[in-house]
Amino acid sequence: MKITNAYVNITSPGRNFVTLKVETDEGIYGLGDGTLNGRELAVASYLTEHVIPCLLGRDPFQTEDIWQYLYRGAYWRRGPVTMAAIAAVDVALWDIKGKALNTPVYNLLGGKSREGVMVYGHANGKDIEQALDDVARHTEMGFKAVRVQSGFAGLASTYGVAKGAGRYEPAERGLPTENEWSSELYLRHVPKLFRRVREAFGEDLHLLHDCHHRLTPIEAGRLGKELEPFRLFWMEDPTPAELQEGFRVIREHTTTPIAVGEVFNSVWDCHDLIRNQWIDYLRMTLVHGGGFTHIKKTADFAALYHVRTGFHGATDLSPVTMAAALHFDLAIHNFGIQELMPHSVETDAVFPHNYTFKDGLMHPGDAPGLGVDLDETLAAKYPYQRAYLPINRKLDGTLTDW
Ligand code: KDG
Ligand code: MG
Repeated sequence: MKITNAYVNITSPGRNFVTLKVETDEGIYGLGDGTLNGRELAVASYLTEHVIPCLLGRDPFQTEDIWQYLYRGAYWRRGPVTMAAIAAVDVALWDIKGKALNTPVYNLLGGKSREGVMVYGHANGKDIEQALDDVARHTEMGFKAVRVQSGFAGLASTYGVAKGAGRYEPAERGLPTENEWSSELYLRHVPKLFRRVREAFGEDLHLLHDCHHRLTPIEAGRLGKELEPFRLFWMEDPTPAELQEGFRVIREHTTTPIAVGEVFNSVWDCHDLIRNQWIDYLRMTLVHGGGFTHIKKTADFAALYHVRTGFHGATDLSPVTMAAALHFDLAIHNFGIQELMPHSVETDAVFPHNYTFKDGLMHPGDAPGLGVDLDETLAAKYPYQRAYLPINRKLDGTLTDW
């Protein structure tokens, strides 16, 4: 089998998505997601100008060799743009392999290790009462695990909380908006939120919380300690992770499990975090972590240190990544949990898919390959629109992490 053609599709059914379609001489094609929120066109150009010409004529079964060719052969390694582009190719090739062999991709990754994939949903509200209502809504839908975020007095708005009545969507069209932030107010608020959630929902519901890179290590250690009575499933991205040793400080102060890595793109971003056992869950997922070929190696390395996966699954990752992640989650031994932030109706229509949700678990379906497609006619109705995540300033105006 030979790769005969490949091209990039960019569509914006509510959010921007970059999809690579790889075609072969046997009429089988594969899809890969290359979406990098706020930097979408950089990946599209990287693929079109620098990657696709190198793919033509290659055997799509040679995923390892093609991965190494794109990684080592570029001379410039790692980084979100490069790794998202490599991921788009890698995932598309695994889709082709599955279709050619007439089997779902999970069978190529070890086969089923479980009957379904536990997912967590996002409950949020402007204040604690609204957040409690949203947790109740999620339990009624069958979720066994819920991330809980709420607004608090002193800030007009915060990440993780819908602005109006609709769904929470962090990226906004146009240039970046500005949010304000106070760690002091936040640290006072979060233990109160989780006390109420535990009191209202009892012991069985898994509770998660995202600090979204905003605390210093010692602040995170304090928050983790204060949250221990409420037995969180995890506390996510407590501090920015460029300084991996920062997590030693957190670990020394709390037994609250730590998840990190939705912005990572290589095993080298988490090598120290894993081998020192400073974290419990790794969030780097397929699209930003180089596809199946690199994520499998990273997850196997993490397994040696009791670190489980907890893949990023926000709406800026397309249904192609969601499908790919579910195949991976179903197959590997050290799966922990999968994030689910449902896509809009428009996005689901552009990417028809076989994955399903029932009783808090998802399943990728048993169609050959990934079981996800791209309706290019519909996609063309939603042209790219510039969109960014907000930026964040402390109350005195200092720019800080969002
Ligand atoms: O693009 C940014 C979002 O993916 C991010 O804000 C979502 O932190 C997030 C999460 O945990 O889903
Ligand atoms: Mg997060």
